[in-house]
Amino acid sequence: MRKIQLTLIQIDNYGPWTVTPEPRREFELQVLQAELFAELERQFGSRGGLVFPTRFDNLLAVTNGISMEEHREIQRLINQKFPVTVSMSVGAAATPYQAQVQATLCLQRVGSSQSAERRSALVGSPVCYPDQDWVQIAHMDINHSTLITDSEPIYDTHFLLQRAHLSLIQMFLRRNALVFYMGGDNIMALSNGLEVSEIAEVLAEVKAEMGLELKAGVGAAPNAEKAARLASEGLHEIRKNRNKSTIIFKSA
Ligand SMILES: Nc1nc2c(ncn2[C@@H]2O[C@H](COP(=O)(O)OP(=O)(O)OP(=O)(O)O)[C@@H](O)[C@H]2O)c(=O)[nH]1
Ligand SMILES: [Mg+2]
Repeated sequence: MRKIQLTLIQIDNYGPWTVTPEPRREFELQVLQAELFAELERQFGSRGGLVFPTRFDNLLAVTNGISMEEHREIQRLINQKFPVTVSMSVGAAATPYQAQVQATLCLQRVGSSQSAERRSALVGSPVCYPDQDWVQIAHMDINHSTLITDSEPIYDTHFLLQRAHLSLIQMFLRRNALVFYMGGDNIMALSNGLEVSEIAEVLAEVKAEMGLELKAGVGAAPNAEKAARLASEGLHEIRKNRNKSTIIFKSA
């Protein structure tokens, strides 16, 4: 079976740490979270993965092709560099929703997110033979968002983008796919198992509900980096041939 591999990265005992010995300044927590995300993205990204910041104290990464040993290496590096430690849990399944369920259950079994005893856990199971690594990413983008950015107050644009994000989260979740906001007017869906026609249905629903037109490059490959690259190429082609299609699918 073709499976996506997701890693849950969770800061160990972060809640208590933020108030010990006294509440830390919020700007320092924000710097820590941003730097932790940046380092994780650098480490997993350079190995063909892709990290989504999610809630910053819990991050989700697509890690097909990255072994448990490599996870351990990244974990050691993070734990040396930062004043907090992280635990990691790997899950693999046919759908992204199910993969993060596996990863979450494995981590929850070895201790609480607010346990002083659970530190630097590394648990879960990566994709293994005879299963195959497979990642499908839909990179979606709003058409002509610059018109809104250049005419509306920034907070109104932000609200519109977040409403689109939330609508997409809900619609894709019904199809076991996971949606992440990438910045600007860009949203990615981990969409293993979804047909192009199902993604087209979602885009049509957003258009009907919010009046927003989206396009999507969909890439499928053995790891996140290759899938994301194919998805970006698809988006680029849609832009070049305006009005021909709203979705282009490319498979490795
Ligand atoms: N994360 C991310 N952000 C991007 C990317 N491309 C563009 N952006 C951001 O998204 C904003 C909107 O860019 P575009 O989508 O090119 O602008 P647009 O007016 O919507 O144009 P069309 O999508 O071509 O209709 C840009 O200002 C960037 O901030 C990308 O590949 N990834
Ligand atoms: Mg756009």
